[in-house]
Amino acid sequence: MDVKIIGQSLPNMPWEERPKDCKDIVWRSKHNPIIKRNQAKDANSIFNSAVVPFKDGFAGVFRVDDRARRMNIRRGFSKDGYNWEIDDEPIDFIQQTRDPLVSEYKYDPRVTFIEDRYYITWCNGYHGPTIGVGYTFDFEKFYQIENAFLPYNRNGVLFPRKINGKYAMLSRPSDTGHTAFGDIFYSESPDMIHWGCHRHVMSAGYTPWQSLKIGAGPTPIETSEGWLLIYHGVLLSCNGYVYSFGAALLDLEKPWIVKARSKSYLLSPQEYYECVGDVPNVAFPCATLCDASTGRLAIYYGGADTVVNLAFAYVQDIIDLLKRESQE
Ligand code: BMA
Repeated sequence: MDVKIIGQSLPNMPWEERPKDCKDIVWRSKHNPIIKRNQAKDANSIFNSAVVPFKDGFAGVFRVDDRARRMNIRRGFSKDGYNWEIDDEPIDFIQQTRDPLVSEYKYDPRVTFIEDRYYITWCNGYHGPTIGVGYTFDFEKFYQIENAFLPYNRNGVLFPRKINGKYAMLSRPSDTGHTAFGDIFYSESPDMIHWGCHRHVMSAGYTPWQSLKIGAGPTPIETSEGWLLIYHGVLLSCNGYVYSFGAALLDLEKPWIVKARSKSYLLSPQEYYECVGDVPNVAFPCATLCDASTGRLAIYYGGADTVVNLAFAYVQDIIDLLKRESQE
């Protein structure tokens, strides 16, 4: 392996070898969907969810839309990364905001361990969608702090360490609806409350699968070649939006500089559980688990706004592809 991954060894992460007849860089779990739509109490659907290593297993924050179709996030635990116990109720955040902060809804969580705690970012309903922020030390008590941005914004994704002494976040300014545009921006903060020095990272376009809008997916992975960012891209077909995902390499110290970017998607909705559900044709990644010693990567992605799926890859293969495509 020439790419060095800066991160922990995770020998117990979920892993399935690439099937012999498969030449794809990213391949799907044989057990998909690993989380079914009604696997938690009163759930209409469970999708676009985030997991992290925790104690001798894994913990996660799950998007569970209930049978009233209210969007909220719940906690879950797993020993093996496949079988999840998800709470009956949404996370009850202890507010650490200046005064009580209304949260009309919560969806599409990401979880990022930084220094001493697990930060959670999500799309928070506050007079329209914006980026909500909270944290937990132990997955028992959860604290909510101020929203990172003004409405409207989605896909707020933290970097796993401070960069140049500041917390760093990618986000995607949007509108109140099903936004028909969207580029990825970078922002930094001294205290996780006040965000500024906003920089443009990359725009929709480039190649057709990502022509309408793009948004950061899982927490970026630090490697010797740069930050590996997996991101979703949307194409507008005569049948509506199609969500696929690809990857980019961002400069380590100036992550708004894109060193390489997917021309081809890594995974697009093709299997039944990605094409059929509450919103057809959606593959939406929100988390990865990565073993720094082997370069194995497990990608958790929502399917058709209904279920949670797993796919696998080697970090090295993704970076090789990015480099190859940037020379074409
Ligand atoms: C986006 C978000 C995602 C969802 C996608 C497709 O705007 O709502 O949660 O997966 O649309 O419906």
